[in-house]
Amino acid sequence: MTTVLLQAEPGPIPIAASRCALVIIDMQRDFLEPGGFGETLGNDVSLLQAAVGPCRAALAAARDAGMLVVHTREGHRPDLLDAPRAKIDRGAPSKRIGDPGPMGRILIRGEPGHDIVPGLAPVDGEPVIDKPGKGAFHQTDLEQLLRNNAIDTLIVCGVTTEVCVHTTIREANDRGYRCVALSDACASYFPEFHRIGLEMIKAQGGIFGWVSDTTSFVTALD
Ligand code: C5J
Repeated sequence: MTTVLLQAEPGPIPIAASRCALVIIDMQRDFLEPGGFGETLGNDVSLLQAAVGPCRAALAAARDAGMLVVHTREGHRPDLLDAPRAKIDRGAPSKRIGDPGPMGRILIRGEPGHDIVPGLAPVDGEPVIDKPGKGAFHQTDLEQLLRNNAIDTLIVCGVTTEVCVHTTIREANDRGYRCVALSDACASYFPEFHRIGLEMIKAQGGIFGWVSDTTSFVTALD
């Protein structure tokens, strides 16, 4: 097992590709493209585009290193039986989960909007975790999959920093995983939340993880 040092804050972290998974959170059309769930909530979805290039770079490096790559998607069954009423009813969106939109029904599995954006599509052998919640561990087989593959460290990127990325890192940290967020490969509709969200992860000596960036990750694996 080869160990390399990944530059990160609050300090460098030794990682072994064979014990790491790159977890790409919810890089779906529903969050990144006009007409999807993110826009129905009143967000400027163009802000998330900044994460696409860095995610691609991280994905290419992870694939080259033979690292396990896990993609997640947030969405619900077409019959909505897994969608909590409290989630559907919340706020005052222009369309609610399950309503028809230009990319099919909002946040519903199997619809075009639920797909991962072009350029980050999973390849054969890369697991895709369909999750009904914000965290990737809630009601999914992610933990089993990681344990079966002897993974102890998650390199996490995707959207949005303070919602699904954060929730997943918090869930993983409580399960004993070391988590590293790649700052430039995450994005938020709220730049301030992105910045503060990353600060929160690495504060207090890394209260629930580390923060690195794509260049450091690619360099470490090179
Ligand atoms: C949100 C997510 N923001 N993937 N989902 O509702 O962060």
